[in-house]
Amino acid sequence: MMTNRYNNQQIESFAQAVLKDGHCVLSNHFSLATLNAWREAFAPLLDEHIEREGKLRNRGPNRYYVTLPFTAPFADPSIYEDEDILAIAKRLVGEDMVMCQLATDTPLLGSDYQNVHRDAPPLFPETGMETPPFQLAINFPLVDVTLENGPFETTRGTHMMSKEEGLRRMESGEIKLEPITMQLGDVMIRDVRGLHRGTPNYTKTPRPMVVIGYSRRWLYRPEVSIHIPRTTFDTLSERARHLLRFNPIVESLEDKPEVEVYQAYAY
Ligand SMILES: O=C(O)CCC(=O)C(=O)O
Repeated sequence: MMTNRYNNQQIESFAQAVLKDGHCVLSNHFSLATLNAWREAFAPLLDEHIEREGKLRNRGPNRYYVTLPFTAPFADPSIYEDEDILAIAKRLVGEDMVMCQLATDTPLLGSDYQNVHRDAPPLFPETGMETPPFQLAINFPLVDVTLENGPFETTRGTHMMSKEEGLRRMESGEIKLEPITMQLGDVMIRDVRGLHRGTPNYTKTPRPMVVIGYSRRWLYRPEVSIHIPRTTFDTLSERARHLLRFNPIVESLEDKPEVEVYQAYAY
C-alpha cells in the first residue's frame, strides 16, 4: 500500500500553485535508488535512439525525446501511481484522468536554447482564451539539474493567456524565464501550456528528464501513447488499468513505430 506524504491541505496548496503559476515542485519525493536504476536502464536506450534517429534533430541539436518502454524498471507503480502526485493531478485534470505519456527529454553537450513554446495547442485557438487545465506533465530528472547541465526554464502565469500575450509580456520584462534547478528525487508538476524552453547542457553528462503525462479523459494527443504489453496489463492494479485505459495493448514491445511519433512538439 503506497502512502501519502502530504495532507489534504498541502495537496490543495500544490494544486493551487499549478493553477496560479503553472507549476509546482515536490522536493525530495522519489526514491534515489529507483531513479538510479532508471538512469542506468535509460543510458542504452538513449544510445540506441541517437543511433537510429539522432539525425532528425527534432528537439534541436543534441537534444532527444525518447519514449520509455512500459516494462521494468520504468513500469513502476511507485512512480506512476504515486499517491501525492495522483491526488494533485486529480484536482487539476479530473478524477477520471488518464495517463497518456511516459518519455524523456535529454539535452547533451552541444544542445542549445530552444524557442520558447508550449507543449500543446490551445483548445479554442479562435478565442485566445484559456480554460482550466487539461494536460499535465510530471517531470523528474535522472541526475541533479544545475545551471550548467540544461535546466528547464519556465514562466509563471502564462498557461492562462494566449501564447502571443505571454510572449509580449516576456518581451516587456513583466514576465521572466526562471531556470528550475532540481535535485535527484524532486518532481515538478506543470500545466503544459506554461511558456518554457530547454537550455544548453554545458557538461559531458546527459541530463535526462522524465515526463509522465496525465490528462483529462476526453483529450486525445495522437503524438503520445504508452504501448502496454498484454501480459503486463493483466498484472496491473485496478487503478493503473483505469489510468492507462486508452493506451494500445500490444503483444510485444517490439511492435513499436520505427521512429518517435512525437516530432512536432512546440506550440
Ligand atoms: O528538457 C527540457 O529541459 C525542455 C525540453 C522541452 O521543452 C521540449 O523539448 O519540449
